[in-house]
Amino acid sequence: MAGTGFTLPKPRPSGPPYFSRNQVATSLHQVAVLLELQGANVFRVRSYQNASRMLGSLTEDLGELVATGRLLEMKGIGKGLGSALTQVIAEGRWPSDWIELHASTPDGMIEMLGIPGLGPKRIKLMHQELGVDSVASLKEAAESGKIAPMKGFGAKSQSRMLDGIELLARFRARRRLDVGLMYGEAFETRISQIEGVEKVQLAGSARRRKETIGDLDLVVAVHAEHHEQVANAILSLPGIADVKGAGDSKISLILDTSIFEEGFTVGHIDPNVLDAIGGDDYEQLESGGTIDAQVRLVPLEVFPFTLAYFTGSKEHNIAMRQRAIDRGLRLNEFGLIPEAKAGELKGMAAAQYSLHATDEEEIYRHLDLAWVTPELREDTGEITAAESRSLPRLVTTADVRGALHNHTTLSDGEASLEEMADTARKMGWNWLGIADHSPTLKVANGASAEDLLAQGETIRTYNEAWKNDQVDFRLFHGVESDILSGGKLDHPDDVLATLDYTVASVHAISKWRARDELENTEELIRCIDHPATTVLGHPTGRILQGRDGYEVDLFAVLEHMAEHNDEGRLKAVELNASPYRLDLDWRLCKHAKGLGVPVIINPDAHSVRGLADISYGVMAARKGWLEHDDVLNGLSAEALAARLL
Ligand code: DGT
Ligand code: CA
Ligand code: CA
Ligand code: ZN
Repeated sequence: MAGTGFTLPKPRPSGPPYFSRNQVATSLHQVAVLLELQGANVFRVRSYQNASRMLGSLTEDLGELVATGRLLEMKGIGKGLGSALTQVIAEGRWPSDWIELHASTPDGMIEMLGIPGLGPKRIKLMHQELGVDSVASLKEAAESGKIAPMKGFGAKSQSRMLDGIELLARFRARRRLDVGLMYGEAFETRISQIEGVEKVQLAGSARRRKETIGDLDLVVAVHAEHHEQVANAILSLPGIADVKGAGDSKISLILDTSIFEEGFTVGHIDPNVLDAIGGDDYEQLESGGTIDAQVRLVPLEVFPFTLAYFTGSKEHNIAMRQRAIDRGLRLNEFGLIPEAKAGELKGMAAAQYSLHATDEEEIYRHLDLAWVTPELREDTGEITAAESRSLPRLVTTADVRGALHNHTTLSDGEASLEEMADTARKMGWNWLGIADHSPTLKVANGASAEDLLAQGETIRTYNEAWKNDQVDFRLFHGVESDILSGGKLDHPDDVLATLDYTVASVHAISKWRARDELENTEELIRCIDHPATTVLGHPTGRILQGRDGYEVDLFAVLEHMAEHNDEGRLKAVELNASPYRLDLDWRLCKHAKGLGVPVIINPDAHSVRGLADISYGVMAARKGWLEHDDVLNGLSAEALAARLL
């Protein structure tokens, strides 16, 4: 079935072996699941599962295994299954009963397998007893209370199913940037290794560094004579769960986690955030997840035009096309074509008259524009800036000398103060801010005032030692204080006064979400007015693909912060760099910049690996037009210390 990854792959053109070990193992596993869905005998199910596991762990060449007859001698592969597999591998034909099994199982039942915590056995039972054969009909049955009375189910499992359905729907819609990039870059690498590929590049929203990705778009340059061979090679790459369509120049497919040579690892996430988006169920979805991809194959001379077109955004393209029209040119994925020459011709036929461009920069130059970096292609002023040569010089990861919001084992971090400092130094940073949770946040092991003061002593000792040793590194001591009722901070003023800074963050999300925008905005403003508040942490509390933030008028909050800054009091807004958050949203960065509110990109690291999330924050900051001087991360330790006084 298309879209679920449940399908018998097409044999590759050159065999035997006609299928990879992975493909055969996956197909065996799927047959086992289908048999279970149809209520087959457990021994039969198990024999397929065992065979799948065994083949999956083999390192030998499949073709040889069949040719030498060793496959038939393997323990656990019976005579029937052995000869079926021989036919598959040596002749490229799937057994007719497997094909029949795929064809006779309702698509909806396979779709239901995607619901976290729901396996084939229970799907089969619900199908038999209630006629449930799709996610939609399962939802209906659960909502009308028909699942709970079934033997072995109960009210709890019924409500868990509803949660799972909700989670699946949310998960299916789009994927986070970090996940999209992981798949996109792995796919790009695999395609680049195919013979005959002249160029390959990830385009679309992933190239524009959008916070979530709908599908991946890749553009491949290939000489006409290698076109077919390259297309076939792409179709037989590992990690392709399904092919949705393979036309002449466009291939649509579904990728799964077997594309990753090193396996798939879920991002660095702190347990509270993970719980907020579905906990273990979410991790399970993520590690078994898929993503759609579209690949375009074009000749090398067309490549820059196709790349620019499929990088988008649609809005940017429309503005570019209009600019071309104003110059008597037609801009599309095939070229930049003078109307006078192309006349009635369309597509590639018209493209033979295209102006020449070896790269994107030349396309922009033909339209009297400076090249626009992909992050900015959202039609929010970049074309005007490109015309007047006033595009921003965007911040880079190399500009980052430190960050202020990071955790240690004093609260819910995994690494000690020493390990965090050590890693920051190895990353080439000159300073690191430590801001552990405050006491009210019990779930995150918020530190007491006493422990916080002791941490301050330790930090001072280290700073002195580094200074004496002339090491260009220092720690700043802060706290991540919960914002309590009335916008109050979570420590007495005399404790806060010992710190270099305070990151004030909302954590009682459900309470804040239950209130209206006006109340939340006022409460945040009250907290910002507290003399100790330096940084507003993850300003909306959103978790991408997880939960919306609370209602708040961030324009008003930023304007209020601007007033403080105008009067010389530092009030910075965090761009939380965790790919689960990216909060401040990039759309608001430009606004903060315009108001003169400094942005601080913070990894909110809960482990040494978490520090690396800074790169996603930099991507979002770039997308939000921020330059070196707009972020506190670019300051030297001395300059920052002066700002924090
Ligand atoms: P996504 O996949 O929803 O995260 O976002 P994109 O931007 O990757 O969108 P997608 O995959 O639908 O299309 C890739 C690019 O192709 C898009 O950014 C711009 C271009 N494109 C697609 N459809 C149109 C269209 O109707 N008009 C124009 N001008 N460009 C389009
Ligand atoms: Ca896309
Ligand atoms: Ca697309
Ligand atoms: Zn934090």
